[in-house]
Amino acid sequence: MLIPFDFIFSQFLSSEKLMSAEPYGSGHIHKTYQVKTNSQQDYILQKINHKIFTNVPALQDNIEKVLDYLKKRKDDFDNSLKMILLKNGKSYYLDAQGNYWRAFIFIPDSKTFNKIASSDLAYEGGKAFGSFLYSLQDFPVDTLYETIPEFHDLDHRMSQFEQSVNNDTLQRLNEIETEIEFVSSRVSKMRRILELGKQNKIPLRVTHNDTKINNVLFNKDDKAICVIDLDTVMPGYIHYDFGDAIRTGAASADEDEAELCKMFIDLELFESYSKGFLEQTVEFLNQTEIDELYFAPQLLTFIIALRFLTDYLNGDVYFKVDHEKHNLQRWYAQKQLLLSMEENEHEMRQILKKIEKDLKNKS
Ligand code: ADP
Ligand code: GN1
Ligand code: MG
Repeated sequence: MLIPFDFIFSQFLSSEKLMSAEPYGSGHIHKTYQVKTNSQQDYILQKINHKIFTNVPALQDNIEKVLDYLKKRKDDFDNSLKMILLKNGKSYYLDAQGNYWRAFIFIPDSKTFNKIASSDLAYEGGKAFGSFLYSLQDFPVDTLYETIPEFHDLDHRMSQFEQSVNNDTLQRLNEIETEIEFVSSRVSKMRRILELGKQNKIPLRVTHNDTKINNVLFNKDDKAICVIDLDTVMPGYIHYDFGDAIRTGAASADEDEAELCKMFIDLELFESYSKGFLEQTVEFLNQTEIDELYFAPQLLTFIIALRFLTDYLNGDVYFKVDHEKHNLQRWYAQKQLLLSMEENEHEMRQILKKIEKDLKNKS
C-alpha cells in the first residue's frame, strides 16, 4: 500500500494541510510533485531516487552545505531555492517503506524550458549557470561527497557501455551495430578533457554537473531566477557544465527529437548562452579552460548519448522512458546533434574567441 502524501508532507510541515499533490516537471530521475496546501505557499515534494543516489544523507548534506554557502556569500546570486527541514533538523524523511523524501518551497511563478526558443533566454541561462560557478569558485571542493562517482568520466562511461554490450540482456544489440562503430570512431578524440585534467592544465572545481537547461528556473518575464537540481554538485571540470548546457540550451530541438533533420546546433543560441556564461566566468577561468570550451559541447553530447544507448541495452533501468525505444530515440537525436557540432566546430570556436576578446577589452 502506498503511504499517503498528506502523511509524508506532514513530516515536513505539520501546520499546513495538504490539498493536492500532482506530478510536476520533466526531470528524468526523481518523482517530483507540486503540493498545494491551505496556505498561500506551494511546495515541491520529491521522492528521491535512492537507487541512483545510494547515500541520501550525504547527498542531502551536500545540498545543504551548498545552499548555506551561497546564502552567506550575499552575491547577486538568487537564494530562492529553499529546502524544508524536519523537526529533527534533517532535510529528508525516510518512510516505513524505505523511500526517501525531501521538500522545497515552490518558487512562485517559475517555469522551465526543455528547449530554448530565443537568444534572450539562452543568455539568461548562461548567466544563471555562470554565476552559480562564480559564487562557488572558493567553495572547498574536498568537503563535498561525490554523489555519483566518475559521473562524467569518459573511461567509466565507456566501460559501462562495453559491459552492457557484453551482457546484451534484452538482445537489443543487433539493432545497434552501426552505432557501436560510431562510438568507437569518436572515443579517442573525446579523451581530450580527461587528459588535460591529468596534465593539471585544467583544475577540478565545484561544478553543477547536471546543467540541462531545464534545471534553470525562469520567471514570468523570462529572466533566470536560479539553478536547481543540485544533486550532482561535486568536483568536475568547467567543460562539463558548459557542455551539457549547450547540448540542451543551444539545440534546435528537444533532447529526444524523433525527426533528425530538425536537430542541429543553433549558433545564435550558442553565442548568447556563451556570452551570458563567460561574462560571469571569464575572470576566474584559466586560459586552457577558456580555449577548450569550444569542444565541451561535443564531449557532453557524446557522453550523455552514450549513457542513453547504454541504458537502452540494459533495458531502460536508469532514465525514465515514455515508450520502448525512447532511450534509442534519445541516442539518435544526440548523435545527430554531435554531428552538427562537429560540422560547426570552427564557427563555435570563433564565436567564443570573439566573446572572450570583447570581454577582455572591456575590462
Ligand atoms: P530531476 O533530478 O528529476 O530532474 P529536479 O530537482 O530537476 O529533479 O526537479 C524536477 C522539476 O521540478 C524541475 O525541472 C522543475 O520543473 C521543478 N522544480 C524543482 N524544484 C523546484 C522549485 N523549488 N520550485 C519550482 N519548481 C521546481
Ligand atoms: C538526468 O535529473 P535530470 O533529468 O535533470 C541526468 C543527467 C542527464 C539528463 C539527460 C543524476 O538529468 O545526467 O544529462 O538526465 N541526471 C542524473 O536528460 O543522472
Ligand atoms: Mg532536473
